[in-house]
Amino acid sequence: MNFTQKLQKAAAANNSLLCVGLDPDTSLLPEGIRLEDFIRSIIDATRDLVCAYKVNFAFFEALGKSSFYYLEYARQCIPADIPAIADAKRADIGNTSKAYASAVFEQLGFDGITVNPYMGRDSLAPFIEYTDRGIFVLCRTSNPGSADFQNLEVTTREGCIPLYRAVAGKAAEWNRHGNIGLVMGATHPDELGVIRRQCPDMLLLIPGIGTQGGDIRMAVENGTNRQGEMALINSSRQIIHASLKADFAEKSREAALSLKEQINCFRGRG
Ligand code: OMP
Repeated sequence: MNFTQKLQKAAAANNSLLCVGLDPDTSLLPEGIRLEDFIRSIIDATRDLVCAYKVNFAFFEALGKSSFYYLEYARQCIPADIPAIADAKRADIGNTSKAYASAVFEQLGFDGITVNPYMGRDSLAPFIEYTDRGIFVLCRTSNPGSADFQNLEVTTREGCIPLYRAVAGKAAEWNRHGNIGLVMGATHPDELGVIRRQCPDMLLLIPGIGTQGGDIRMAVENGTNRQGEMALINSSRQIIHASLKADFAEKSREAALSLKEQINCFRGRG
């Protein structure tokens, strides 16, 4: 089963396009709760509400020498039938990318990864060669500074277009195995619609709702395909740190359920 098939199966089983982001901030853990228990409890509380989990490596790497242990632990807590995406934003010269891909896919066993397209095709090739994994290329990111480069006009065969559209065009061209998706921030709903029209059936990973201010309705309406699918709508802090107290797992479930239902309402599956 390839990444898209696994994702669609999980999305259908849980009737959900919600991707829960595991970005644990250890300063926000409830008193007396170990990180392992926090991660396991959040996953156990939300596993029937999501289409995927996205594990942000930064929060694990910040833990120092035990980071790999916690990454492995988080990966193992994610049920086998739910895609686990490594949010690592990797890519480098070929042999370095090969080592990154091996670490994420073989050592850690993730189903997908986020990658940065700035270094071009050969820097992404070692990831794309894992044809059963999902490769999410940063396209129009959610952060305020994303326009610095991503909106610059560049000259292509299609004429003068913003760089993020050129990235989407290249990603579509490289997508011979059907395993490439794009990261599109929910904070730019118009651009999201532009890319959905440019790439009608590509997978879009959409972060930026909630704390970053992206609108859920626009994310769903502009980000899903004609069938109301092929989008993963990510939320991290709003779910995993919904409560800083002992009821954190229960509150994370409530937040995830509410978000899943809002998303479904806007895709007509409420
Ligand atoms: P919350 O704002 O807490 O929901 O977290 C958003 C998550 O999505 C973080 O893990 C970010 O690193 C990630 N993200 C963005 O926020 N914006 C982007 O444009 C791309 C990503 C990403 O690649 O996941």
